[in-house]
Amino acid sequence: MSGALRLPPGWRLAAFDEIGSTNDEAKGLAKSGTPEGMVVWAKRQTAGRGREDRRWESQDGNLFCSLLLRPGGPVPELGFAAALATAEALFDGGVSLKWPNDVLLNGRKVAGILLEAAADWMVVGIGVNLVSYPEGTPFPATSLQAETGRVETPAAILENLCMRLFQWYRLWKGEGFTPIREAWLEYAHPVGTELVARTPISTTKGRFKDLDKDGTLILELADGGLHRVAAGDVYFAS
Ligand code: BT5
Repeated sequence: MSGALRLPPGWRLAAFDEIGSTNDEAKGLAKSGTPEGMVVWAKRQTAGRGREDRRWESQDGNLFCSLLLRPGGPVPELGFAAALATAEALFDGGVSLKWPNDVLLNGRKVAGILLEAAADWMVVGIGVNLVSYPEGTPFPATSLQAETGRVETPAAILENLCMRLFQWYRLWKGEGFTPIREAWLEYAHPVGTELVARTPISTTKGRFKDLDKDGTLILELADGGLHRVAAGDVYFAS
């Protein structure tokens, strides 16, 4: 890949034409002591991963990147910052966020985020469907081009995304999760939206009530009780 990318101060780029998974590359760099701010970007992934080792379809022309941070431990809150930064980088009025870290365009998934972390590193992997998307996924997918007709290069979106994420990360260091949580709520499904939360052991239907101070999803059940979801998949009830 050619052409210099404008990155935030101190951030550096490792660019590949093809790679297994940008997250795996970033994890390797993390373990070998690379300082934070390393951005791994690939044109193509042959083994792109979602959460729970699911597959992430990684067609040419879409964006695949992973950012190495060292926030001092695993910080799931930064996944919300990454989703927000991705939403902002797309500059489109149809963008919204779905718990925990999905970015939707007109209600369909346009980007996903994979967080991996250990005691002294965190890798934030982001995949954005710019020009194509897979058919037949359990949660409907889409691309920026399919929804808006806009054709953006991965480089342009990556630049915007890094700028926005840098700013959220700096804010998080100063003020914690509060401003990220508030901004996330502005983009998220409105309070009262009927959601179905699935974990490996349960399926729970309820109305979106709030995002807790630690990023936990709070649902209000039909009987008025509250149900907290720390990890899982969320669908819109139909
Ligand atoms: C995610 O997982 O949404 C996280 C995806 C993270 C991908 C990036 S790409 C750069 C970096 N390197 C990696 O190896 N990964 C990260 P999850 O919520 O588990 O969603 C995965 C599910 O979404 C799959 O099981 C499919 O049903 C569906 N899916 C697969 N590919 C998709 C795509 N391109 N667009 C939308 N949905 C997709």
